Amino acid sequence: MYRNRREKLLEKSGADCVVLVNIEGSSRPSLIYYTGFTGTFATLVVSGSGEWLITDSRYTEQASKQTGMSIVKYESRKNFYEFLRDFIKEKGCKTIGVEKERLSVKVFEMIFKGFDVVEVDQITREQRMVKSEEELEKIKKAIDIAQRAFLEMLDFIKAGRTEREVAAFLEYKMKSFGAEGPSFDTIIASGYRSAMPHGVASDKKIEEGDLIVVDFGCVYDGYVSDITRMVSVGEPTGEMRKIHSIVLSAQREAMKKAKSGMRGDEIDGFARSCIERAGYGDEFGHGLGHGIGLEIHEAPRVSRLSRDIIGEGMVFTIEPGIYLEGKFGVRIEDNVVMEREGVKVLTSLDRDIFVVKG
Ligand SMILES: [Mn+2]
Repeated sequence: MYRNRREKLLEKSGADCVVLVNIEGSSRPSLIYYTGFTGTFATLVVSGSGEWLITDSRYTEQASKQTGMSIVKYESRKNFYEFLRDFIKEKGCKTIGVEKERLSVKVFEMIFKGFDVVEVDQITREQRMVKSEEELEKIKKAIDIAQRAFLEMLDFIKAGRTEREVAAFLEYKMKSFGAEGPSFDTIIASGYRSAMPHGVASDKKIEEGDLIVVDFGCVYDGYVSDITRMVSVGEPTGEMRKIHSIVLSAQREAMKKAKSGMRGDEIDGFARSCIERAGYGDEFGHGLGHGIGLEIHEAPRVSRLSRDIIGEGMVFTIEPGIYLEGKFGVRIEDNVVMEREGVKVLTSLDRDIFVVKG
């Protein structure tokens, strides 16, 4: 499987070799995708004449076990940049494929200056976008764990607790159910803070009457989930209910109309036009969704600007929202996979507002 992925990458790049550099995690998602190696320091060199995974003594054993590839051990007698430059030259590489958006200017100049470089970012993005059965299973597991943790968290939400305490409880539950960790900083945005789309949990205390955006997810065997639900402490107001039902119908519209072969901006438009018709177009400032997989935001994009064609096997979020500054905000986010007949929703949590007692 990994070898196949690497062969395809090299072939599509049109270069003599492809070099993916993971220094302190920079190209880590691609290293996992093309080799199975999960550590933070490794470089993959794929050429027509051979394949090597370069790492140091911290990881040689792990790398060999995880990948079965031939491992080259870098010893720090020589500067790593020089070592890698010499290695690539020695292997006869002239044109080199790299993931440009993963490299710092410094690393790029130190290693690749003088070589004929081609960009492979679009190739890796497109390869990773379509999920295999195995990848899909991992995402489902990440969803399952997050959903169970969310349900256990509901009882923990009380007026007087801080957002951060609630986030910590949710993350603790996800880990105890088998997650490697949260897939991003958990968002617990209560009351007026719920109008901030990315209001990461703060030391604000939750109050009676607060509507809370809970945006959460976890990592399971490298793959992520990303879900948003609304919780109300005490009965929500009529206005909260009204906004929630607009967001919900926008989400349903997108789920119903999205079909394989459509562009990201078309699918975004289904939900957006719903919200616009209700008079809240300006209050929905972000895109409708994004791909998930080894990363929390990856291809395809589902936004006003996206020209990505959404095809079978792609897994992404559908997350419309309306944010009323100074008052409250509502977002509902689910994870779906595109199939031949349309999208299949992978998340199963109820989408109504969860009402808890203060
Ligand atoms: Mn999301």
